[in-house]
Amino acid sequence: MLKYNLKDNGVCFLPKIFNATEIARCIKALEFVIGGKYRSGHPPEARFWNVGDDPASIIKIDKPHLCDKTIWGFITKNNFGSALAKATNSKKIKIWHSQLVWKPKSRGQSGNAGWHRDSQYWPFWSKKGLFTAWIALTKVTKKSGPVKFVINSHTWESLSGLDFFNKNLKKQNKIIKDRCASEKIILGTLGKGEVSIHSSLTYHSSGKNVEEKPRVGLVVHFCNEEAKQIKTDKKYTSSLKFLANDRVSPVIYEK
Ligand SMILES: O=C(O)CCC(=O)C(=O)O
Repeated sequence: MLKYNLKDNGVCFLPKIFNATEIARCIKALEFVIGGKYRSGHPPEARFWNVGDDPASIIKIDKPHLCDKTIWGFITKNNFGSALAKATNSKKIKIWHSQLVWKPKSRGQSGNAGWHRDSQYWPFWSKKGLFTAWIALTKVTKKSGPVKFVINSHTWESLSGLDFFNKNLKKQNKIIKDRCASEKIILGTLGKGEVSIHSSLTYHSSGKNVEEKPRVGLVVHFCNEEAKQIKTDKKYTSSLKFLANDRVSPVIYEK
């Protein structure tokens, strides 16, 4: 896995950064958030799953780090910031968004996340300087629905018909496979506490979890000093309005 590098391949894998104690604390805090208990007094930015919803569905919650100091402390850990800076060759690392993607054992297509590149949802950001770190809070095996990446796809033009929220992977797999050889698709299998990083332009997806235990990823979207905001439609202004607020958008590395 260490053979991939972010600049050339659009994805890379870091050795273990978080230890078992830190992970156990973070999972406990995330369980409070899932249950609707916000120990900081602040709700998440958005929830795509609520208590009482289908237990086989993906639990996606946006900006869980607002809800609990333990989660905020976890993603702002010093050696995480310096590892991201090293891998992206950056002078400054700022987190601007986070997501919990908790994938229980799947039923049918319930665990599918469609192919997409993150930048397709972020017209308010430049293409340069935007990355995503995917932190494995559980061991991620090929059976637990790991993230799949298309290596080198950060250099592609955009493809249409692909969307994170579209669970029909069969149709979307065809679009991807018409564009590249199957050996270009790699699995983000990770040990607990390990991290992958992908460019905002790298195509990725994930399929069903057939293991009994949930597959848990804490997804950290970050930018470096090369990122530029782009003037867009008013409907997007809420996405970046907290950029100067350290509680929402902490700088976790600065040279
Ligand atoms: O966790 C997943 O399965 C998908 C995550 C994702 O789309 C991302 O990290 O950008």
